[in-house]
Amino acid sequence: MKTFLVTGGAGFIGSNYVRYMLNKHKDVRMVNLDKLTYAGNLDNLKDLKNNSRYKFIKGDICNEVLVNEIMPEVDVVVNFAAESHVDRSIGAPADFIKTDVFGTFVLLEAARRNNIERFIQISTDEVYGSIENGAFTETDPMMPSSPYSASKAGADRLAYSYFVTYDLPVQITRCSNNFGPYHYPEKLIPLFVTNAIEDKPLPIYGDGKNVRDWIYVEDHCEAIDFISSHGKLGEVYNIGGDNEKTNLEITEYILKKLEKPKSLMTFVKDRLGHDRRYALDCSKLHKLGWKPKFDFDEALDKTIKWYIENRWWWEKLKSGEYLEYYKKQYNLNP
Ligand code: NAD
Ligand code: TDX
Repeated sequence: MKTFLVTGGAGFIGSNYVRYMLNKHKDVRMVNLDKLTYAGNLDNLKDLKNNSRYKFIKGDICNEVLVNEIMPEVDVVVNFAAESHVDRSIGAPADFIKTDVFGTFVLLEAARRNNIERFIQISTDEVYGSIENGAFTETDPMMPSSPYSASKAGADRLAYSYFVTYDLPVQITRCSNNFGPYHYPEKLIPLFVTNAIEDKPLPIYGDGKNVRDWIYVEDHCEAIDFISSHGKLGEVYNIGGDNEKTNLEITEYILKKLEKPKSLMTFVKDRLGHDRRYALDCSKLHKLGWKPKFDFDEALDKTIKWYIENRWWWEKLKSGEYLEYYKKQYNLNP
């Protein structure tokens, strides 16, 4: 039985990854260390509460004492824990530097003292910055342009430095924009789907022509699993969905699917430093033997259906009563 320490496992991608791994491999134990910030939600893992191979620990990756206590039982670290929303990093960057950079440092230090088998740093395509034409390969320079992406770039290179300097078995993944179930409704797709369901305006930043590459979250989880068993140590792997869309295309698709009027589209002030386009060259991962499986339209339809059927999950996240509910439900102090 291998023990995985999944940090940030109560967030969007982390919770999908924990579920994916427990279903796929019968010989893994998943220990989820999560601080339960506004983005961490035990509802995301409700179905796993009684799974004997799953354990939840409420805690901060910046807490050296706690991390050092947990690490001796760990074989593989998968570091998802991060402040992840670009808009919040523009308004209040401090937590991004603390968690994304210092927290990663704490995990790396504990990992190197405990001879772990693998350390997977979940980085992002945003570390490269914006690209007008073509696509970034793993060796292209990083030009992050928000406090979020700059923090992630710091963590990404710090993890690499532990491979070069201390031989820590590190791998780094840089994925494009994920979508799917349990995605916090502050990000484009879940915000627009849930607003449209409620007949609320969809706030499009600037001219709406910014481009993102989209990947279904389950494909991302599978790619991480594939890289951890087939990828080389010390390497970076881009993970993309090969689905470039403008924000306007995404918005129009959602409105059409939900049979809502285009009049819900509302153009608002642009995000500061808004990256125009992200694009990844994923030939390195393709050559290694992995490609995404999900068709974009089918996966987006499936995602929209999930939000229609799971109002219990997102309605409270969008209401002011959420914190009260949360404290009662889990007897915790978030
Ligand atoms: P999320 O915001 O939904 O989840 C982050 C989780 O980390 C939450 O559960 C939160 O409680 C936890 N957390 C935050 N600070 C913590 C701390 N100090 N200690 C312990 N736990 C803490 O984010 P997400 O969208 O699931 O992203 C997960 C990871 O994947 C991040 O590292 C992000 O940079 C990366 N990533 C995300 C995307 C995307 O499209 N969402 C794409 C590429 C990479
Ligand atoms: O209300 C909105 N209106 C809007 O036009 C929101 C929330 C977003 N947008 C635009 C901004 C971006 O061009 O939509 C695009 C996507 O925005 P986000 O969902 O905030 O994602 P992005 O900024 O691209 O970052 C995401 O992908 C990479 C994740 O949040 C990061 O964690 C990940 O690293």
